[in-house]
Amino acid sequence: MNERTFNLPPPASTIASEYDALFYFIYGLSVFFFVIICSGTVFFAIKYRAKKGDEEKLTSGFCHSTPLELLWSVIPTLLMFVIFVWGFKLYMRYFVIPANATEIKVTAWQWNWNFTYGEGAQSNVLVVPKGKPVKLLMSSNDVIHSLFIPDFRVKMDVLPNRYSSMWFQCDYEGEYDLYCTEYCGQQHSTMVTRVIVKSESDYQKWIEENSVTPAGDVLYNRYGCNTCHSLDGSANNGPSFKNLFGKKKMLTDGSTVDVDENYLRESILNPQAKIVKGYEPVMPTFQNTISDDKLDSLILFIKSLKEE
Ligand code: HEC
Ligand SMILES: [Cu+2]
Repeated sequence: MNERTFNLPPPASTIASEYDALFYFIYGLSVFFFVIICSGTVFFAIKYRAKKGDEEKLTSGFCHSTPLELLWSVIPTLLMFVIFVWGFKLYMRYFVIPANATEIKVTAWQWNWNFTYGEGAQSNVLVVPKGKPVKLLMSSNDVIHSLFIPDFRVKMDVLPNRYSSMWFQCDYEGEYDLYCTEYCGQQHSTMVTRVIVKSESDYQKWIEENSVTPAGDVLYNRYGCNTCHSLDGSANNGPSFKNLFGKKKMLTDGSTVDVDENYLRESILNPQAKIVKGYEPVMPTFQNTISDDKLDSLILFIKSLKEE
């Protein structure tokens, strides 16, 4: 719960303080003119009020002052122009999404949020990396909703049957409120969740942990195993995966090895440990690129290529 204040919550995105500067400029301007106009009105109403016996001396015919009218036309016009240019620049910055932004798909429905990340991870809190632009690609399954993150000063309608998008970048790890700000039915007020900003490495770890593991054949192509290993028994840069599991393999040092799960695991994580006879030690290590669950998936795939 934020402490109660008349001000906006502390700015937490890269655009928020720019937005605040413009907001407080307009706010200050409004207060300034409100005070001048109201106090002027009261002051003159009292000063020039009709007293007893004043009925005779009604106002002179004085009704026009060119310098005064120019003054109250030109000054507001200039101020409007400042607000327009300033606002337009900020609007463009908010509207043009950086090309390198991490894209997250947002789905809204009565009365919940779902966030889908690359690699198939999903969540109902929005998890984003710190210090990187994030693009939200949004759509709704039913009525119009609107996604609002007050601390980031970003807000955009979420519509059925089409995509809307917006972006932000947050440079501080932490948790922030996110809620629907378009009245969307009875339980609209429960469409509340959190944005969790994690460091780049924690974010990657979180994505890994929450990803649905793709099938081994998908990984075989994604990690480029297909460029060196065939599935049909033909030799390539590397040995074929066909009927590999359960074989005995000759190694360059003259020893032999049984191809079991542990050998497969070692071959992928530490390819230089055992070099298959007749091949060059050119396979790159996948030590830091392939997580355990993906390794399981790949090994399962290689096992499935064994013909009974
Ligand atoms: C740049 C080519 C290249 C890529 C890419 C590559 N490998 Fe290899 N791989 C080889 C070579 C060459 C060998 C044989 C020499 C050795 O044992 O290191 C080999 C050996 C293996 C072995 C042992 C095979 C046997 O017959 O004993 C396995 C298992 C293996 N690779 C799995 C993979 C997987 C899984 C991937 C993808 C994640 C992959 N490799 C990507 C070149 C590659
Ligand atoms: Cu809603």
